[in-house]
Amino acid sequence: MSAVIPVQSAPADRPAQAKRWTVAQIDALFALPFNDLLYRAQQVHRGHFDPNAIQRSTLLSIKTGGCSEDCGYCSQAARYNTGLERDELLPLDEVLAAAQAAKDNGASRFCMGAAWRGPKQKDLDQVIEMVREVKSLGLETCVTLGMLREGQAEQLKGAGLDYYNHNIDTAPEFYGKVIGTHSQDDRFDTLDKVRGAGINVCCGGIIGMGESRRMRAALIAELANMDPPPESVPINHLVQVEGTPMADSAPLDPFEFVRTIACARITMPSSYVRLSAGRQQMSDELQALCFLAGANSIFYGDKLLTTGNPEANRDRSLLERLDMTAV
Ligand code: SAM
Ligand code: DTB
Ligand code: SF4
Repeated sequence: MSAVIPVQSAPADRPAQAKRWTVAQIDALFALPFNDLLYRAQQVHRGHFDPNAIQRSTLLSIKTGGCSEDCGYCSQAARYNTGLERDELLPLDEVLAAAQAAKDNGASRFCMGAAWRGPKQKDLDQVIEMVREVKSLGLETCVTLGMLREGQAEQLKGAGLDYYNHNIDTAPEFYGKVIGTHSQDDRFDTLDKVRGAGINVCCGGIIGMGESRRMRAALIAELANMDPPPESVPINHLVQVEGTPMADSAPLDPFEFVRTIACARITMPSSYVRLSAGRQQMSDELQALCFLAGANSIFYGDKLLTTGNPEANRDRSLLERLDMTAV
């Protein structure tokens, strides 16, 4: 006999666009028996996506290290001794060579990341050129450049940018414990600018920084209650980087990570949920569970920004073993 799952969906009295999820509702999803939660996530997933299809984005760090911000997890913050070598903004030809290689490997989107609090105009001019040229290779484009000033999102849109990545990272009540040099409201402000310019939003967070389950639910609620929710939702597992304040965070039960993916899937049915940082530290079986929970996108390529990612060959073989196809 199938179990009755006593968890409320988003309130039915609101139009689909304005569904609101409370933290308590998402907390109740987290608290479901694991199999019930995954079953529910699979049902939602199958209602909105091909359950065997996966989107692949390749990352490139176009400007590495030396960042003024103090994000407690980040290898690129200048103030932490992480042993990372700094690099200036890469020249256009290097970026294009990496983008072409990503395309040849099968990625559909190319995401360029810069370790800035936000871009200066002279830097943005160069990034705009990169966006134009990468797009002309036939790839979707994404950039993550930090906080944007008035007018900058419109300039990126003018260059044909498809996605802007800007994560809210964790629950509002935990944000100040992780980052002190800017606020989560600053992040929401940039997200509004991106949305206002008509660019697709890529926004997610990091799990495993010592937050509570309630805080994970609060992060998912913030994302799901954006109107509309982000088109792309990267769920990163903290990569513990030596020298950062988060290097010694207590390990998270991997099933709790899978639950977080399932909650993202259920509350953001039409969004691509990306199994993001931390895959190199995961077994194939754990990744398969994340796909079962509704993750339908990955970062693809041997490197994230500064840390490792499974080799493309290993990913191709994993997808093949799971009968999953790329979109
Ligand atoms: N500086 C820009 C910014 O902060 O938006 C762009 C680059 S920043 C590295 C992009 C995102 O990578 C962060 O918001 C965070 O979610 C993720 N990230 C950074 N370091 C990470 C780590 N050690 N583990 C997991 N995710 C990480
Ligand atoms: C996102 O949510 N994760 C990516 C991308 N957006 C820019 C970055 C992950 C970074 C992991 C640590 C590193 O490689 O430096
Ligand atoms: Fe800088 Fe972004 Fe790293 Fe924060 S996450 S220190 S803003 S590069």
